[in-house]
Amino acid sequence: MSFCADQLARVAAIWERMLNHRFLSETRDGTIAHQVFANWMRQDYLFVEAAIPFIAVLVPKAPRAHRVALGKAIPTLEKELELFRERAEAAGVTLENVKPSFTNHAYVQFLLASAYSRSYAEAFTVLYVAEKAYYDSWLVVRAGIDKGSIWFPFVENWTSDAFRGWVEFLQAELDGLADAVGAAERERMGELFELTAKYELAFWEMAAGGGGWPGLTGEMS
Ligand code: MP5
Repeated sequence: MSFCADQLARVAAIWERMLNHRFLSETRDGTIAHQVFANWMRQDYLFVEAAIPFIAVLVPKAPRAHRVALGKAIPTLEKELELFRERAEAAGVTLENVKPSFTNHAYVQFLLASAYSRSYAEAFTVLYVAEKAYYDSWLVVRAGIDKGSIWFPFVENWTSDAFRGWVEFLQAELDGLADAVGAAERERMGELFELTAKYELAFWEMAAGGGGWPGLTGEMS
């Protein structure tokens, strides 16, 4: 079995919880509260901003054959930020002065720490799982959302043919990287695979639940 298929089977229970998350089903069914979706938008805007340096740190570690694809991901993410700003304007959501939620802060630190301190194959694992999680999650939403929904452009963004192609590229390359490393590194890749899946589930939970900091309420968060 390939590394990705093997790991996806291993984390299947987490993945299933992620895909069954109420944030996704309520967005699909059009019952999500405006401020709940807005909360996700504000937090994910910060996440995508942080994903740009994450990718940039991977570039000098990358094999020659990955440089162009990773390099191209940076303007793609800048365009994604434009989509957030455009939708925020259309929906009356402010993206200014947003502080990261506890979960978002932790996830972003995890992303950057992986890029800076882990091997390329390990950090690439985190990239693949984050992208695959979004592809699969937004496919759930796509299966029922009204195409006239103000949130539909986000669905299109992460379920497009281009995004599917990117995820397939990452999957094939990750399988190749996993074949080339030793058992100890492959083990570490598996740990990061599972942690990233857990962060992805936690991100929907945070978005649906408001996402304060432990012990703090309202303004202090
Ligand atoms: C992605 C995202 C997808 N935007 N947010 C989270 C929490 N996980 C994954 O990444 P990208 O960089 O927007 O394609």
